[in-house]
Amino acid sequence: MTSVKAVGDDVSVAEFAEDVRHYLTQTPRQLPSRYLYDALGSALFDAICELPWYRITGAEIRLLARHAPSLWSAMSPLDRIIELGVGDGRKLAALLSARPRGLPPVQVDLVDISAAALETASRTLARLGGTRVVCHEARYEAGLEDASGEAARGRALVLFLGSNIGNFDPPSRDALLRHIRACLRPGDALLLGADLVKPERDLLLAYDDPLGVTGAFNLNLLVRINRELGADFDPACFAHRAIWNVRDARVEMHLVSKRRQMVRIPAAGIKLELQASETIWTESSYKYQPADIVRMIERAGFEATAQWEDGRARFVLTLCGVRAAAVQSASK
Ligand code: AVJ
Repeated sequence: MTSVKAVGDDVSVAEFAEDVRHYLTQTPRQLPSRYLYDALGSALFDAICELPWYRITGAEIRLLARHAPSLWSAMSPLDRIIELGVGDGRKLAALLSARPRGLPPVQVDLVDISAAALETASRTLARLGGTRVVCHEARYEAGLEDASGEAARGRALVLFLGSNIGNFDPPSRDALLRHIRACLRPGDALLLGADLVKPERDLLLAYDDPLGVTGAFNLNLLVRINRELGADFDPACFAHRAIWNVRDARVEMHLVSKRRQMVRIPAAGIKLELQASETIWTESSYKYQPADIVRMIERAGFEATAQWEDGRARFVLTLCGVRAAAVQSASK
């Protein structure tokens, strides 16, 4: 059984137009990466997950399958799984199919800004049967509040997988982790999937693949702006570029203007003059050291109860328990 709730109007055209106006007129020009996931963008992202050079998804599914028994026993009795950014739903399906028999059903809450992703994921999960699925078409914060706010929800596990956290710069990342913590109670947990720093060559192949799928994923953002905001971007006049920013430990995706050009975006009320080789920064994917991950979750009020690493792909899953609130000092 699946129900879909749109939370707020986070994905409205008006907000998209306002974000496009705001971010494209900044220096450097940029666009929020969450807008990459329209129907085609979500399908292209699913294709990226199949690429031999993009190893996050495969590594994470292997880790989930291998450690599912420990996870289920650590979380037992679990009533609720809330996943932030579900993609095609395969990771959750891997976890649910490894659930020990004889346990009462869990409710699953899917939070995603992409209606297309929610549809694919709920279809994947429906095939498993026995799970009540609720979809929240929303950004992480609003969707999580909606999912965790319900009364008598029992013990909850939040899944934040695929290194989705890597799209946030350190201040927003810390704020998001603290927000997740604030929505949870002692006994609940967060399972965080994060990609580790690895050789530059591997990172660039993962984000600039020889088949051009990641390039299409990136360029599709311009096609979306054309369709939804009436713009006249010519995607052929832009090139996909991925760079490893070693100082900030992040892979950046950019769209590089191949020549000097003018672009009109009527619904955003702007006209841009782009110089040759000027770029639009569309995504950051931060990479971590295992110790960074422990530090950042502890700062947010979690404690690492287990950490499982895939040494080949250099990817790590961290099970983050919710610490009971500090005992108030009796004196004073
Ligand atoms: C889904 C955001 C985790 O940053 O690795 C894949 C998106 N971008 N290839 C990532 C993405 C380019 C992906 N996340």
